[in-house]
Amino acid sequence: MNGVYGLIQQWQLPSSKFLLRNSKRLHGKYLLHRSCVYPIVCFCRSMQTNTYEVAKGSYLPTTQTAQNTKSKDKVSLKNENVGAFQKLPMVMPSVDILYSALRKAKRTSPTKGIANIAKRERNKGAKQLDALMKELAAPLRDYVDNFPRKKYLHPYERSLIELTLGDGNYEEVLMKVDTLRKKVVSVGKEHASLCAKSLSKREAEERLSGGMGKLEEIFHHEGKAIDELLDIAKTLRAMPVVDLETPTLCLVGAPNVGKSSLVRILSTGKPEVCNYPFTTRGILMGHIALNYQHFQVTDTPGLLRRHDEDRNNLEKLTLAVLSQLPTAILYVHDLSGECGMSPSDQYLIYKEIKERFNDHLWLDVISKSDLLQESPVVFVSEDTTADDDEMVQYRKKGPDGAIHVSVKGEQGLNELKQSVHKLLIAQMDRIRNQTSDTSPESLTERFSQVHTIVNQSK
Ligand SMILES: Nc1nc2c(ncn2[C@@H]2O[C@H](COP(=O)(O)OP(=O)(O)OP(=O)(O)O)[C@@H](O)[C@H]2O)c(=O)[nH]1
Ligand SMILES: [Mg+2]
Repeated sequence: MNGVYGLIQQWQLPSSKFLLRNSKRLHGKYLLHRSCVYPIVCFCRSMQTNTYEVAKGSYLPTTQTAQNTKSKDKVSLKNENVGAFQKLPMVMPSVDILYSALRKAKRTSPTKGIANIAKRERNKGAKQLDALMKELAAPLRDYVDNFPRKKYLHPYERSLIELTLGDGNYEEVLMKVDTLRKKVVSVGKEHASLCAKSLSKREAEERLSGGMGKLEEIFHHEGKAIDELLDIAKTLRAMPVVDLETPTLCLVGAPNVGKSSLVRILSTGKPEVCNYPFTTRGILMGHIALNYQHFQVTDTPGLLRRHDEDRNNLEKLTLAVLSQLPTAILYVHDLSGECGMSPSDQYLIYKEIKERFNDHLWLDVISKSDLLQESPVVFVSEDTTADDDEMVQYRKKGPDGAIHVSVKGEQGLNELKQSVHKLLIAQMDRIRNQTSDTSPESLTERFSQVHTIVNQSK
């Protein structure tokens, strides 16, 4: 098998969307039998490394992509699927909405055939104010209607919203946009009706300009909610695209143990690698194509040894991926201690995560094995006298069956790639079996999920 890696072909796929489209086409056609799968591997070069601000942790989106603006079928998004962020409406900056609305309103002419000057002027004023109100309110209504309610989202996307935007921020901004819309409607109507009651041409002109000024002032003052929504949409669209039906490998471990370095080896994506904890500050997706089948790889922020309530949002993102996405896990251990965390602490985190996610397909890897041959970092603070047998064993060799690799020394990498491929094919079988499960239990469960969703939406 090793020699076959010499055949590794790489090509640049334009985007993860392309991959997902293709992967959907392949869905249900995983025809290759395991025995005839050769590791002719094409790792997607364009790993999605868009970054985004993690609330209180934090950073801002760096890219924006044009997206489909129509998203009416909210029901189909509920709970079952991911991908809602790619269907968000395009939000216009508040000044653009205002100036476009003003331009259109000022072009509104009075009703034809009104001979009386005062009557004509008040008709024109009322119509222009009404037009301005409608032009301002229409896009806001579109945003409020088409940004999905959080409760209809897949739990993974819900977590992304909470952890990257801050708890409650998404709903608050949407509420501010809706409040602005209501205010524009009520003030617009009030001034249009006032203008319609003007007794003279001059009065109608004054009321028209007063009403327009008032609407402009409100929009200038409260329009920043729209700009906040625009930033939210950009941030959410920059989130990694995940396909639940494509087998996914998730790299997990303590900070600085070498997860991203391995992602760079396993895919042609280029996540940042640095010698400090929490270099990876978000969920990054990479792609692997193996014998024309596509797999996903996610790089995650490192986990520290602490209780869940003390975890930062970066760690919570990692846990959200593990608990809400059907991933296989590649757990990375650094027994050299060069990462800054003692093997004992890594063992304790590992044990906890392994127990918690024991239903996931799993592979252990010991990184930086070049350093183990030299001089592992000694943690003087470590009390090894109290170690149980399992801990002693872990400190020496890591978990049973772990693959020893070194990115620097290029050791064990072929073995790792082969094991990863086997793992992903096993994951693919799992997904296939789950989707084709039509047992009465499975159908009842699915029916009850739909029932809950329908009830929630009432
Ligand atoms: N000596 C040696 N150093 C390595 C090896 N693999 C990674 N490193 C170094 O370990 C440091 C951390 O690597 P990363 O890949 O950024 O680790 P990470 O787990 O993604 O870190 P976070 O994103 O901060 O959690 C970097 O300085 C790497 O160069 C290896 O095989 N040998
Ligand atoms: Mg990293």
